[in-house]
Amino acid sequence: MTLTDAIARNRAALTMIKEEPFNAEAPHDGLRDAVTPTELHYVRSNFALPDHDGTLQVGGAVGNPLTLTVDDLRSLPAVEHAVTLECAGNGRLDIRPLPTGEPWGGYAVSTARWRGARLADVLRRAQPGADGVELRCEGADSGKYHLTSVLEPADADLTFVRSLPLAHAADPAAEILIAYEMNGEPLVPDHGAPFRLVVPHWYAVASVKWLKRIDVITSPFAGEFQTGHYIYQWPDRPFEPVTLMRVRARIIDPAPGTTIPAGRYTIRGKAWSGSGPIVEVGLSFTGDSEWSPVNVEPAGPYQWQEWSYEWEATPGRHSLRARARDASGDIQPEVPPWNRLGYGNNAVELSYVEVR
Ligand SMILES: Nc1nc2c(c(=O)[nH]1)N[C@H]1C(S)=C(S)[C@@H](COP(=O)(O)O)O[C@H]1N2
Ligand SMILES: [Mo]
Repeated sequence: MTLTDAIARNRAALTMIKEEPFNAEAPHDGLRDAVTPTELHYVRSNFALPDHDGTLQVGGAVGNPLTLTVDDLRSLPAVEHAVTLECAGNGRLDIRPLPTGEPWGGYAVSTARWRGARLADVLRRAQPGADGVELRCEGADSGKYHLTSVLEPADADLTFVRSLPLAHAADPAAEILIAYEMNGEPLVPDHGAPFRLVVPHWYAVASVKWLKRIDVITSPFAGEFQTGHYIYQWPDRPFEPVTLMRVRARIIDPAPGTTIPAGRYTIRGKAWSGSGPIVEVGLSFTGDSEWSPVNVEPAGPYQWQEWSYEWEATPGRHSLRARARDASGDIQPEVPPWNRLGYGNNAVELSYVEVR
C-alpha cells in the first residue's frame, strides 16, 4: 500500500468538512467506545500535509540545544495516556449569529491512546534558561493562510506555530507528551507523523502536529495561531486565549434522530472537561428544568468519562438533553457563549428520539 492509499484509507470513514487541507469530523461511531479507533478520529489541519525530516530541534534560550530523532525519543521513559482531543471550534455551527471559521458540527472530538516521551524530560535535558517564559512550538506545515483580522483581511505565508507557558511545558505533572504512537501504532500522517505534542486538558490547538522545533523564548509569543486565531474575541471584554476544554456532555445512544422501542432503554453518553473530572451529569426529557442524575463512570484523568441512565421510554417524541458539571464547579450553559471566531461552544445539546 502506498502512502497515499494509507492516507485515503484513514480518511474514508470520516465526515469531510474540507478536502484540502483535509479537515473532517469523527462519525457518530467514533464516540461510542472509550477510545476512538484511529481511522474514526477527527482531523483538523490548517495546511497541507508537510514533509518532515524526522528530527526535532530543541533550542532558543537553553543551555544544551538538542537534535532528537524518533529513536532518541523512544529511548526516553515512555508514557501512555488516553487523551481526549477536542477542537476549540467544535460546535461552531450551533452558534448564532454564525461566526466565521470551519463549519464544525459536534464531532471535532475524539479520544486516542497516545504514547511518547514527556516534554518535561526533553526540556530538562535541554536546560531552559532562567529568563525563559514560553515554549515556542513549530510544526513542519506551512502555506497560504487567510487572515481574518477585522482591519486587514489578507492572505499570508505562514507556518503553524503555537506557544505554551514554559512553567506548564516543563512541569512533569502536566504529562505533556511528544507522542510517536497513537492507539499502539506509529502516528499516521494526518495526526502528525512522526511525532506531535499532546497537551492533556487543553483544546487541541496546543497539540502541535509534525513537531519540528521547540524553542525556549524570553518574551511572550505573538502569531496568527496564538494571538490572531484560537482566541476568544468577546464582544464586551478583552480577548483571551483558548486554553482548557470546557465542560461538555454528549448523548451517544440513542443516536440523535433514531427510533427506539418503548420500554426499558439504557441511555449512554460521554462527558469531558479540561478543568476537572466530571462529578455530575443530569438528563432532561422535558425541556426546561428537571435534571435526573445519571451514573457517571470514573476514567483516566485525561479522557472523556462514560455515563448511563436506565430509562422507561414511553411512545412519542422525546427531547433529550444532558448537562455536565465538573469538579471545578463549571457547568454547561444553555446558550453558547458568543465570540467572534466561534470557539468553546459547550452549550447543552438537544437530541430528539422517537419511541414506538
Ligand atoms: N502543525 C499543526 N499542528 C496542529 C494543527 C495544525 O494545523 N498544524 N491543528 C491543531 C488543531 S486546531 C487541532 S484541533 C488538532 C487536531 O488534531 P488531530 O488532527 O490529530 O485530530 O491539531 C492541532 N495541531
Ligand atoms: Mo482545533
